[in-house]
Amino acid sequence: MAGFDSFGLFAAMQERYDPSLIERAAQQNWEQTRAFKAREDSAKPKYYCLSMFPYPSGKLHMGHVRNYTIGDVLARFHLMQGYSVLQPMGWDAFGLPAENAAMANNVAPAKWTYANIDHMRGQLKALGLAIDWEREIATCQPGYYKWEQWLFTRLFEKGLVYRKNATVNWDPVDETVLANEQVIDGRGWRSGALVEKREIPMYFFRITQYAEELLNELDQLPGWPEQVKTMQRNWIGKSYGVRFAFRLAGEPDNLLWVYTTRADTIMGVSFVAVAAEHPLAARAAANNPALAAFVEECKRGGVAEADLAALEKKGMDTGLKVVHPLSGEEVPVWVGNYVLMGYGEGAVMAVPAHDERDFHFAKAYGLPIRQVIAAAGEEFSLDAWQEWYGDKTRGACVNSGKYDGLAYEAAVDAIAADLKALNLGDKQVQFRLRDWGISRQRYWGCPIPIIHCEACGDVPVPEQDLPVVLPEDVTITGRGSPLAKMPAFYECACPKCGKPARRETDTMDTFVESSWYYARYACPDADQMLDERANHWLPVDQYVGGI
Ligand code: ANZ
Ligand code: ZN
Repeated sequence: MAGFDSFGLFAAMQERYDPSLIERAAQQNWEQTRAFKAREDSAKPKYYCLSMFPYPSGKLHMGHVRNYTIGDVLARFHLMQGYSVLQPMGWDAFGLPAENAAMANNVAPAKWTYANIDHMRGQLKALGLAIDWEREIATCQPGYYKWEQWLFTRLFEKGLVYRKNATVNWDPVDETVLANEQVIDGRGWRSGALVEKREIPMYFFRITQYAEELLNELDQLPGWPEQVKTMQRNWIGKSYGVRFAFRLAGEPDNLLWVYTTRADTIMGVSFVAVAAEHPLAARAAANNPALAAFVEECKRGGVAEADLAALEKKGMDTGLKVVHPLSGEEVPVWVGNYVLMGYGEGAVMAVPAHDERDFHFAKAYGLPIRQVIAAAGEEFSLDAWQEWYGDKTRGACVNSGKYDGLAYEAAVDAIAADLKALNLGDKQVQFRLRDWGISRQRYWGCPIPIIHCEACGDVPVPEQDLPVVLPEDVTITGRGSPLAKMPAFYECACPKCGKPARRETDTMDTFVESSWYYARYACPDADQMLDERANHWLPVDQYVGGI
């Protein structure tokens, strides 16, 4: 902190504290002496203080000031304690607001973003934070996102990135995909049009491959609050259940698979409910216009799970029947708007007596409700749902033939074994965690480095051709992505066979950039994704987030 004392003296000599004079002088001195330059000095203990990097929205707000002040106090404290300190700053610079601003103000997203960065950098500097500005990064710069594209191609080659169809919110007027938060009461936030669900090809990070490891490692995390670990565990959502099949009535080779965590209630099944997107729903709807209309209605509206959970439970009989694998009884197949296509098998065995959603559904549509679990001292009544009906830790099977008297675990074991003997199912572990869909049909983002060739399929862009640079001089109309209208961008040669091919025009979710910036700060000028300096600075010693 060279020069600090003379500034103290200088300040003491003034009658009044004049921040523009005193602080500017101090800040200039810090800049000239590179007082906050982070040095990889192995003789000192290191301290890496990472504050959540800001989105360059225009101006700093008090949330920024609060957050960065907390980080700054910690950084300066450790500097004074003799640590070698890294306190970097950068910009989470890609994202939708730049496109919206572009439409509103008729300015290209890049220009808007860089102007905001300049303004906000000036504000941050005026705050006098102990930041090493030589490590500044902006995620919209090719020097940053080149390495993100490089990592994407490596993951793609390893099979950890793959392409599959996924359902998105589609605005038919703006001809664009909407994020969940852009769907308001089932309508596009800008156009007001009724939003549809659409299936489009997207790229996914295979994060579910690490579900078990993520879950196990949570126990090893030192010093994390128990509530946070619980939240993480629930997000990963390991579930132990049974996957089994019903045969279609009259078509014994046609199987309808379901996933249940309550196989012990299997003798209480009174119908099966499938998602609107389930193939059986489509099959039944083909010659049933009322059902087809209902399926369409379910497909409208957002795809967010929270929205689906809040929906009024609605359904319709498909007219199809399936045979219960253990009782031989025929049960109807319904389409239910509360069944998610993306979880388990997209179909559930409905047990209205012991599942709350099924209970309300069965009451609404006059379907049978059969009690198959009894708990000591509790009365079962159809009048209202009671908590204990769904509590697997209480009671034992009743009205369930040979399984009567068995408690949860023993009943699940016996029933899973019987299903397995029939070759119709087995125990299964499911995770709630989904693979991460990272494709965005947006312009202002990191281009996905894939080339589509008719002969070779999806070909990753070779390393020597990276980065795939995002053109910055564009007009945003709000209709579709400008990249898909720029032949100069998408027309290319296949890196494998040389034939004419088409470059991917989707970009990556901005959370991909914010997943690794903390590491890039260690070596922002490296001519590779990361170098040895990452080993010096990582892990982050203190993260300050929550702007
Ligand atoms: C029958 C049953 C009876 C169920 C009962 C619960 C209580 P977790 O714990 O989250 O894994 N389910 C399965 N697939 C579904 C889907 N695609 N959409 C909506 N619901 C689905 O939840 C598993 C339970 O959620 C399963 O167990 C199934 O309902 C439902 F008394 O099966 B259960
Ligand atoms: Zn090719």
